[in-house]
Amino acid sequence: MAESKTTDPGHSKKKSVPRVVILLGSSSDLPVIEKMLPLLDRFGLGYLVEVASAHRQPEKLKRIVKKTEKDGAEVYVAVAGMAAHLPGVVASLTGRPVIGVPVASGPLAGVDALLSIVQMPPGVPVATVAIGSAGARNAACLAARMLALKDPKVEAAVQDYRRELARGGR
Ligand code: AIR
Repeated sequence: MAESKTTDPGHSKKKSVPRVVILLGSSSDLPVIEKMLPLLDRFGLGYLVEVASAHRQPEKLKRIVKKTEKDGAEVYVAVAGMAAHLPGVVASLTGRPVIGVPVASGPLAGVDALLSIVQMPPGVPVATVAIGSAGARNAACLAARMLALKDPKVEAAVQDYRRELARGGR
């Protein structure tokens, strides 16, 4: 589990503690994070990707969160569609920051997931980003901005990215 830089759930290429843990409600959500992963690479942030549905695999989800938290994961990104309770459940299991990405996987085009994720009760925050791929990319940017507070290398990478955007990059 304490490994990073994987796009295949459960598969690892590089041994190191992942700073960002990305949890997906289903393998069908994988296309949403496609453009997020190169951004995390650019920011120099190791990550782990796992599929663990809050509804279908609650015990697996709990095991992953507890293990990665113990290993030193710093930010969780939870990606889910429909009745997307995954980010909220992750936020209930860890005190680390949780970013929720709603996915447009059901007939309500992601508004169902957006409202499920954003309306957390007081005391259990989930930083909710836009629906779909744009949200996933912003989850990477937001995680980097959080970690940049205490990591000059990440801060430099964030500023470099911002300069690229200012030059018209996207
Ligand atoms: N989902 C899976 N378990 C709980 C939820 N909310 C979500 C997944 C996916 C959608 O249901 O995040 O976006 C459909 O999943 P599947 O596996 O049927 O394709």
